[in-house]
Amino acid sequence: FEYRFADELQQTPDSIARQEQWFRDAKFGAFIHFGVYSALAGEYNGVVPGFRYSEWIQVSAKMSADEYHEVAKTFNPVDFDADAWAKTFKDSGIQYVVITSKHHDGFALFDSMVSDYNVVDYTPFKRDIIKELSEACHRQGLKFGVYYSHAQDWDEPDAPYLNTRTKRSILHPELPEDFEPDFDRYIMSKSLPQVEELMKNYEIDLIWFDTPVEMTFERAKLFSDVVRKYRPNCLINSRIIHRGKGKILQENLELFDYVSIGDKEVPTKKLPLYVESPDSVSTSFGYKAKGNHHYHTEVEMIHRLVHTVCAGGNSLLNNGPMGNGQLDPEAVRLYGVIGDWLKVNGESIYRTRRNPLPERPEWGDISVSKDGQTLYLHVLEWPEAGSIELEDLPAAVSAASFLANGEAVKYTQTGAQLELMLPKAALNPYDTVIQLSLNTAL
Ligand code: H79
Repeated sequence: FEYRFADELQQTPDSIARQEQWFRDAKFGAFIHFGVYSALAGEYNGVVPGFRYSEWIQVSAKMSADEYHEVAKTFNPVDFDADAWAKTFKDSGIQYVVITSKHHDGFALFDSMVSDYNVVDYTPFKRDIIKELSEACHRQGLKFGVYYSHAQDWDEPDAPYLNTRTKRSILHPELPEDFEPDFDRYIMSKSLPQVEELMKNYEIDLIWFDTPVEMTFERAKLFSDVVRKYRPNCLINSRIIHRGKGKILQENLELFDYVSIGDKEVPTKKLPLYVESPDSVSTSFGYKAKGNHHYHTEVEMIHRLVHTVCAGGNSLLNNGPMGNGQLDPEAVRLYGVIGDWLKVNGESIYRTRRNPLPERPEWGDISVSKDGQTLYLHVLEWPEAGSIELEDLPAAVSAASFLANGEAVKYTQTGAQLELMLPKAALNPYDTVIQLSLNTAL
């Protein structure tokens, strides 16, 4: 699946201004999928369903809402420590955090007056996870956002489903056969008032809507209006509204600020609108201890981040904390590897803009400083031949050096053609960055 854009699309000046406050410079965020499913870790009653995503276990294990409630009643992440989470993210070079305040299962991680199916009222834990994490993130200087599934809700018979594998008759066997779902009744009684609660009661910098089944313009506008009313600077992602035929439409751009590309999609070409890729350290979003599941390697993680930034976007890299409230150790390790690389090479990521050249080179990718004066060459595949080339460089190079140690790189430039002579071995196993100072801004 690849996102399609009409070339002539133009984001509104308001959206661009909101993004430029911090979002377009941030590049690297942490996505967190945490909820009742985290405790199941991909397994229910000894059965490990085949779905990749552990947060889908209620559907994949064919649990009724009542059965899932019994698990929710035992949700007790006693080791949850918001400050420890925020510090781990901060130390890994992350700039913002987005956590599931309510996933498709309908269970809220905040103290809601709208529905008592939430962590404070329904579980022995009784603590407001959204409040604690928002405060801890802001103390660390991180921006804070919430994921909210505003259309799907497996706890609510009126909410629509993404696909035919989700069956109302399994989730709600008590319903009469002629039950007629009323999506607007669900929106007005739960999802819209819960979004209003989040906006009123918490310091929220970004809201991440997902799977906008049956989300028409009129319905989506209710959500964007309530966000704008309480928090005019809060960013909104594109999944607030159903795209329609897979394309983003100009008339929908007033409802959201930036484009969420496909789940775990890494862009292969540069993109005309500012985007964010919802990536994950593994094949799942929620924590998974069993079943078909694997983590990315260190090199994959860094290459995915680099390609996303060079295409013109942010990477929102997910981790799934465990049911006890601790972060997943393998996720923490991978974040740490990225963070260590960023400590040396962050200048080639943060505050940069997408590759200004017409092509992506076969040896890696390219980002550029905001002022267009410095190109960052990300050498992802170290050349056997001892040199790399740029074919279409419409500016004269005045200096070339390795970002990691400042050492000069030898080069020859003939018109738009640049050749750089490289040592036998890469300076970095994932991405060696060369910075080029240009005489004209690109
Ligand atoms: O929150 C994460 C996913 O749970 C959510 N978006 C990201 C950020 C998402 N919701 N729906 N989808 C993604 C599309 C879903 C697909 C699948 Fe399936 C769920 C694939 C396997 C399980 C649908 C249901 C297709 C097969 C069964």
